[in-house]
Order: sequence, then C-alpha cells, then structure tokens
Amino acid sequence: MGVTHKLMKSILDCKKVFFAPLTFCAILVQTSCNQNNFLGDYKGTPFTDEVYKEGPQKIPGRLQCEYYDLGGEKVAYHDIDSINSGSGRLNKADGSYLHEFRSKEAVDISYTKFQDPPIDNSPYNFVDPIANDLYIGWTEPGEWIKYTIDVKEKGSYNLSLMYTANKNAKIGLAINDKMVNPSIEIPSTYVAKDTIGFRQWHHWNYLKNMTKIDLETGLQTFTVHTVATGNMNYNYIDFQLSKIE
Ligand SMILES: [Ca+2]
Ligand SMILES: [Ca+2]
Ligand SMILES: [Ca+2]
Repeated sequence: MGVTHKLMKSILDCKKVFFAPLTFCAILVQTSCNQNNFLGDYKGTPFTDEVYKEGPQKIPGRLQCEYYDLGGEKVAYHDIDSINSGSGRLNKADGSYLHEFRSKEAVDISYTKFQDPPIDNSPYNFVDPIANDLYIGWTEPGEWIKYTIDVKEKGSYNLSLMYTANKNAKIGLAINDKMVNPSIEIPSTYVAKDTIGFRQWHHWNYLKNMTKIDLETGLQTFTVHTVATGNMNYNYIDFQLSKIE
C-alpha cells in the first residue's frame, strides 16, 4: 500500500469513527421528532411529584386518574370552575399529601376514606376499593382530563373503570385528540336503601371491559371526557391487552 493509499485509508477509518455517532444521533432525533409529531402541538407534560416519579403511565397497566398531565386549564384538563373542591376544601389543608394533592388545580380530587361511620368502606359497595386511594370527583358534563401514556405493546385493549356514579352517566375517550369512543354508558351506583345522602357518591363499582380500543406503541395522549350527567368519581382505568396484532 502506497503512502497515498495509507493516507486515504486512515481518513476513511477516521470518518467511520466520526460519523457512526452522528448516524446514531440522527436516529435519535428522528425518533424524537416522530414522537413530537404524534403528540402534535400538545403543551402538557406527564404528571410527577415528590411521590410519583415514574413519568408517563405505562400501558398495558393501571392508569391512575388523579395523575392527569401537568399544564393546566385547556391544556391538560377542562374543569367548570377554577377551584379544587376536594383537596384543600372538603379535605382541609393540613400539610398532608392526601389533603393537599394538586390543591391549586381546578380538577376536583378526593381520596377513599375508610372510617366509622363508613364512607368508602360501606356495605353498599359493589366492589371494595382500597383505602386512601386518590380519585377525581365533582365531574360535570363538558369536563375532560388528559394523560400522556406510554404504550409498550401494540394491540387491542380492554378498558375497565373503577368508579362511582350517582346517576346513569356517559363518558367519551380520545387518543391523540381523536374520539375512539364518544359515548360509553356508566351505570349508576345509586342504592336506594342507603339513607345517608352524601354516600350516594361513594358506592364503588368496577365496570369491567367498558370498551375496547386499539393502540399503537409509543407516547400518545389519552383523554377522558365527561359526556353526560356527571356526578361520577374516577379512580383508575385498567388497560388489558386482549390481542396482539
Ligand atoms: Ca373544580
Ligand atoms: Ca369538576
Ligand atoms: Ca386512584
């Protein structure tokens, strides 16, 4: 090999070393761009605080309704008023996590209370909840809450909801702001023989397989719309993979 050949070879070897990381970076940038495009111009970010640090909720799995995104009114949620009727109000600010959870935001939040006389641990539950589980309440038609989710497996998912409903109601679900089911009927959990009025908002039920939706992998947004009647509490939604496509 002549001197010129040696020189050319060393330049090419150098280029390989130099360009390999650039190619890797280009792939990363491309992936990032695709995700940004998928989320459109969405300005919300996944919820995180001093307790919950896991970022976007993982699918398949259990989506906790109280971990809707950060970003505020008309970005991560729409609520009919500007106050949290639960955290810091019904549940007086006392420095505790449960009483002050997202108390500065308009979405209304409380938690399951097991006590005597019973509230969320009453004999009128259809399905027993767990104690001290945060949930969204004071729901009204027109309100919505949005989540960044991280779908790990493409496929068709069965969704099941842990909830209460003072009356028959309806919710709608959207992926990336496109409705995938605009009207899911949520059966009332009203029990006439329970004579304690406020407890009609505390009879828990699990609506198994309330709908089925198809999901691609990756980051995307999931929105829960309160469509009709309101008066529901949303605790969590299970996403169970029913079929790999
Ligand atoms: Ca509110
Ligand atoms: Ca509300
Ligand atoms: Ca919850």
